[in-house]
Formats: sequence, C-alpha cells, structure tokens
Amino acid sequence: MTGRATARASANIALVKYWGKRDPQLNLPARGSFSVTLAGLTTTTTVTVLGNDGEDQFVLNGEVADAGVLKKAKRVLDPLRNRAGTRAAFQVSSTNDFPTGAGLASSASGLAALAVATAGALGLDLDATELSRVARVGSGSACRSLFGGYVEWLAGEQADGADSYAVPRFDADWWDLRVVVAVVAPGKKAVNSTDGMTHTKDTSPFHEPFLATVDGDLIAAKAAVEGRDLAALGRVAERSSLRMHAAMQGADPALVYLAPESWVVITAVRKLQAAGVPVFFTADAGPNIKVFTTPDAQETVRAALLDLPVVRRLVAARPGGAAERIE
Ligand code: 2P0
Repeated sequence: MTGRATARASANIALVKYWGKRDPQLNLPARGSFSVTLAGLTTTTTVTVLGNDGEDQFVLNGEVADAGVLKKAKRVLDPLRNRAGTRAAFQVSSTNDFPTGAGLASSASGLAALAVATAGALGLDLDATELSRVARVGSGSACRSLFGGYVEWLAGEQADGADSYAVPRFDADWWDLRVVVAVVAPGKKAVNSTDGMTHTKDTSPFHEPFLATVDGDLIAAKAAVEGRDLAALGRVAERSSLRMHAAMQGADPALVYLAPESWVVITAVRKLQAAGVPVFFTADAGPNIKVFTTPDAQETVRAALLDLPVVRRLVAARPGGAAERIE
C-alpha cells in the first residue's frame, strides 16, 4: 500500500477555555470549549505511506522531530493505520508558518493537518467530524482546528469519545474580528498543557469551581458571537481565561503561566476599554496576551500595545477557514 497526501490546518484561540480532562488517554475534556480558528497561522503536512512495516519518520520544520512530537503524532497515526488495515510506516513532513514564540499552540494546527493528510494518504474517506475525533486524540484543541470560524468542542459523555468532537457554529466571515498577539516573552513554556491539566486537576481546589463556570460561559459566548457583541464576548473570554489561570495558580505547587509583562498588557487593554475602545484579552498556557478588537479599532490597539516597552512584537491574525487537503 502506498499513498501520499498534503493538508493544511490553522491554529485556534479559545474564547471559552479547555483545561481539564475526563479521560487523558482519549483526550476527552471535562467540559466543552469554544474557539476561533485563525487565518494565516498554519501547519502544512505531507504524509507518505511507506511500503514496509518499519518505523514512522517525522520531520518537523526540516529537522527530525523529538520523541515527544512523535508520541503525540502516533496517537493520530496508529488509529488511522488500524482503520486502513495496514502495518505500513509513514513518512511525515510538517512545516509551521507560525511566527516563532508567539505562544500560539502549533499542536492544534499540527495534529489537525496530520489527521487530514494521513487519512488522505491511506485513502480513508472520513468526514470532518470523524477527522475531528481523530485529531482530538492527538491533542485536544486540535479537534477544533478541523473547522473554520467560530467552533465549539462538545465534551460528550460517552466513554469511547464518540460524542466528543468539534462543531462549527459561525463562519469566519460572520464576524470579522481582529486578533493581535502581544509577544512579551518568546520561548518554550515550562510545563506543557497535558501535564499542567493533570496537575491542576489533581491538586487545585479551584479546578472544580472553574469547570462549574464553563457551561454557562459557552452559552454566553455563542450568544455574544451571534449578536456580534464585542463587549459581551470580551466579558466571557476574559473571565474564562482568568478563572482558568486562577485554577492553575491554585495548584500545589502553583502553576504560573502569566508573567509581570502579561499584566502590563492586560492593564493596557483595560485602559483602552475604559476609554471606550472595543477590545478584550485572553491568555493561554503561556505569558503572551491575545488581544481581540474590531477592524476599525485595530490601529489604535496596535499603537497602544507597541507603546509598551514589555511588548517585543505583535502578530496579527483574523478568523480563518477549515483544515483542508491541498494535494
Ligand atoms: C484551550 N489550551 O482551550 C486551552 C487553553 C491551553 C489553555 O487547549 O493535552 O495542547 O494535547 O489535549 O490541546 C492546550 O492544550 O492539550 C489548550 P492536550 P492541548 O485552547
């Protein structure tokens, strides 16, 4: 059996955060989450089915990938190999066009592109929902990158994960928001998300209270996007992010992803809000701050952020499309 396919997928940023699993093996989340897929920040992946049963090879950005990357990739490759009824090894070549160190998770776009390309190379005819389930096992947030625009990941209840996949709620052009990532501290994060979630669940007395807020935030966030209400979406996104960080910081030992520089940016965003500028922030498992605004206010927001000595650079993004096979 031989075959080859190339796919492309974009990163996403959660407006209602995923932080906690009901099943770490299958990446089944404790609650749902809601994100926007970003145009431009993409991973392009080519998968070739090798005609033997040797080892999988994975080249990431032109270099042989480390064991951690291969381990995550196998969580996508192995189930698809089984479904196709083959023992053939894969050669994978994956390239991120991300600005490095922007704190935009490449695992989401990476595992989503890998799922689409591998299914294509094997000749498996899987729809986007099925590919979303497959990508989820590689990295939870990757299931959201199968779709464009504003996307909800359903937590589901079933033990096998059949009902835990992403659903597109609004197209990218429903609401033309702008995203400005304020890069304050490039570099690899100290604790990866998988370990951070486990540690938070095991030791933070604030984890359950955080989870208890998620279902209500999902309803509020979808209503805000439906009404194109930036102030309402900002309220949900900011509280979801800060409550997630409160849960992390309640872990023992504490998990602190935000830096002093992060708070300088957050304070500047609050100042803009007080001056009537339509803008809000969110932060993930790292110190960089993602700032959302409107096309009209984008220049005002960019100028204010560039004025801050802690900001090393800005990365611009906007809502984008679904993962797709390109070859
Ligand atoms: C999110 N994050 O909703 C949250 C907010 C980071 C903070 O999803 O263990 O790389 O592979 O399922 O998907 C990052 O976690 O973790 C993430 P795994 P993943 O975007």
